[in-house]
Amino acid sequence: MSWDKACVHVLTHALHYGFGAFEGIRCYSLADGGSAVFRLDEHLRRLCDSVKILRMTSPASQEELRAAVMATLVKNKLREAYVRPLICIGYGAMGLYAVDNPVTVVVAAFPWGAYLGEEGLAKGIRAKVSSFVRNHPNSMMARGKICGHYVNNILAKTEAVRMGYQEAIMLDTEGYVSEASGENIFVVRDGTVLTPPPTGILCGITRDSVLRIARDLSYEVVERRISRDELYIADEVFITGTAAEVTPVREIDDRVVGAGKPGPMTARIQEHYFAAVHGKDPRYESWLARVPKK
Ligand code: PPE
Repeated sequence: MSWDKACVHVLTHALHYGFGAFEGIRCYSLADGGSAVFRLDEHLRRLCDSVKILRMTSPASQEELRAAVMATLVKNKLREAYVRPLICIGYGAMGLYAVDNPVTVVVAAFPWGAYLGEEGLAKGIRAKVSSFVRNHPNSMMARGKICGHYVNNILAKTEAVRMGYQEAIMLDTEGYVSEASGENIFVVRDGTVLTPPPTGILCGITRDSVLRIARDLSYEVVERRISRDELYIADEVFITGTAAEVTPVREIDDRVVGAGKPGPMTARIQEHYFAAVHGKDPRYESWLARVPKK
């Protein structure tokens, strides 16, 4: 469907209540002239998980979604793109109990550069611990990438940006570090890579890739709770996400992180991540879903 015709009715249910799930996926160019979607099956599996958590029924199977992603990339002749599938409650009845409404499936693809800017990627960003607490996992299902959840994240993000920072770091309801508004977070201290455990956060696929890369680099990696003050005394901090990729954090709450520039471990992990997404490291070949040429 053409860009201008991809419209919904103003009374589309999800527009009002946020009941739906989405994904953010990137497609990267490869050295051989082709391109590949990075960890497509893991993203689509998470989308199906999110749909199941919401107890929705998707009219499209994971296989059909996969074919739709590939077709969208081929049709739009995009070698590099951000792919946004969305499955949500469509137009029909209003009100909370709208179980008979149709479920709408969308796959869109468009170019999207460095999420936090090229400079952020190269030199690091400034972040702020948010005054907004991350949704409790029993009120919003953290494992799902669910549309309505993002009200919480947008409040945090806009507060941080209005105060002159580029990103918000959210604490959980117990006061421990959870994640950034659209990224997972990692801390390096004395050569150990730390990240919050996969409970109560969105389990990022980039997080998973980075954990593997860090272990392959023989770094010690620990998944455990992190307190706010550990951010202040960290040697290095970086955040990960499909959109933000591996972005260093150079300042948190006006305290300089390490030397105020990307630390050596962050830089190596970032370098290996970019090698992986562009198909330059055979160890991570299974993460690439090649886009058919046509
Ligand atoms: N936490 C949150 C809250 C989150 O939104 C993302 C992705 C992640 C962690 C990292 O997940 P993954 O992409 O699987 O590594 N955020 C997406 C949306 C950003 C947006 O502005 O929209 C993304 O990175 O695509």
